[in-house]
Amino acid sequence: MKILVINGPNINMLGIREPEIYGKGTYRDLISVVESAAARLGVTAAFFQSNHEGAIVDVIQEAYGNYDGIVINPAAYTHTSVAILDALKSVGIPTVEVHISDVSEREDFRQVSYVRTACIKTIMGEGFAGYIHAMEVLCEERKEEED
Ligand code: CA2
Repeated sequence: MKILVINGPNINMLGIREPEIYGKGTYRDLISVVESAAARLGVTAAFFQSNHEGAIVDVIQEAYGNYDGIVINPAAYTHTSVAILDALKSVGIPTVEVHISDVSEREDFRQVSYVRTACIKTIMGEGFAGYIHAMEVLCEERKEEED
């Protein structure tokens, strides 16, 4: 099973500021946590991070026919991007939305998620472990599809 892990704007800055919200880990740390979990789960994980909405749309489109699942933290674009929602809908790849922080406990503008309706599940407030949880959900989903 091939999973594409997509991270949106400023996720490359993790660990630099606001450790009380996002923890002390860096984007590199996130990749190594997810890579270890992927090996344990027997899946292949590929990573993409961009600060640009169109680049995220492009990588979602390119995933069509190449990946079995997507884990996405669209970061700030969660709350604004119909383009990312439409891209996810257009490829129809099982997708899990992840947020490191518990967005439900934060500002009003973070309560809207445009991408959510294209996702089989949303995970929030679990820190980096949320990405592992998301891969587990995708593995379960695939097992159910096979049965
Ligand atoms: O909790 C999450 O994972 C978020 O998707 C992270 C986004 C935020 O806009 C979403 O509402 C929730 C922010 C990404 C990282 O932003 C940083 C801010 C300060 C220092 C380092 C990174």
